[in-house]
Amino acid sequence: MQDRPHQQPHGFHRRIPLRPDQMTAETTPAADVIVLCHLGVPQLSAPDWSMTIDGMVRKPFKLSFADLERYPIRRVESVHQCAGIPSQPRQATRRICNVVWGGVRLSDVLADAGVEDNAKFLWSTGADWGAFEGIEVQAYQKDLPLPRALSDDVLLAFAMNGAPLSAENGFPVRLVVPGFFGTNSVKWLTRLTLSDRRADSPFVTRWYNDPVLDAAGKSTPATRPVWSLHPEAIIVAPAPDGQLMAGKPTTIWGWAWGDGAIAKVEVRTGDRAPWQHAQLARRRQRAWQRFSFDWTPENTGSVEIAVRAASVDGEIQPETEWRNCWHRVGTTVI
Ligand SMILES: Nc1nc2c(c(=O)[nH]1)N[C@H]1C(S)=C(S)[C@@H](COP(=O)(O)O)O[C@H]1N2
Ligand SMILES: [Mo]
Repeated sequence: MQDRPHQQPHGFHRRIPLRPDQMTAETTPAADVIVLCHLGVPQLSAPDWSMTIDGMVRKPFKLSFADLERYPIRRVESVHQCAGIPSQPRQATRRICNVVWGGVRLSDVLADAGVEDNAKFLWSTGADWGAFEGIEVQAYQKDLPLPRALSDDVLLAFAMNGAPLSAENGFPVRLVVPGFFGTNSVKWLTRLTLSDRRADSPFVTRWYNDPVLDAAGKSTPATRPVWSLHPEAIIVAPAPDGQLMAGKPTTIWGWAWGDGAIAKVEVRTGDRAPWQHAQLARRRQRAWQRFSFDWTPENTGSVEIAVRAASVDGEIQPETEWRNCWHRVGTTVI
């Protein structure tokens, strides 16, 4: 059944994400979760579903949905972010949400296949098929460095926020790679292949490779796969283009995340104001972290509030021109 399943819709499909000021819920309701399907939405059934594990393994096998459910069930709360249009890494699209995934550990299933010592990458293939940017493909396919694939929080997921996945989000089973951009979390899984080389799908070789930048921020010919999330912070409140009252305390707050945990979020209340530390909640699993900063505006007029985050490994957000550039919100103090 995995060859050319019926797709509804057939072709590119996505859901318009929430605006940052709408991202008030810590756990994003399933109906508001981002959706990005390059080729279409395969309509699959759980009883008919199976997935093949092959390549550099000692015991290749096929797994049914019932087989999958026999492994210990794990829940991982994680930020889920789309990198945006692959050719536009300089565009900040803020397609982001935070959900609780349910499923089984990929490493538990791979242990039963017996991964060979010289395997270096895990290729994952989905049931979706068709054309993207005029190129016809048999299936959506991505790859991961094996150490990452084997990390404890990588799931073969069948649930989101306690309910079965929707068709759009990968029913019945998808990969979830917390800390990596959404593009790596392949939906509607049909095959996992262990290999000693990168996969050759255009979603690996052509799309989802960022230019490496030089010291001046210019693109160089070198590229890097779109894998780890960059540190990023978004302002939920205040909403853009609103009004604040001079002399009245307000709380600037939002979410921050990255592949590594966020160590610090700074807030600036105006171009010439100093950067100040926001309060920052500890990270739970791989969830986004809430930051807040209490502020009493003094002067009337328009103000641009900006935030920037730094991760525990010292990576910081660029000011402009990258998908995780500083988030800014304009407001008027009256
Ligand atoms: N099989 C398959 N998996 C896929 C995709 C796809 O088009 N086909 N899109 C990827 C991209 S770019 C993103 S951002 C996430 C989105 O997952 P969601 O639609 O469940 O939010 O799925 C990824 N996995
Ligand atoms: Mo994406």
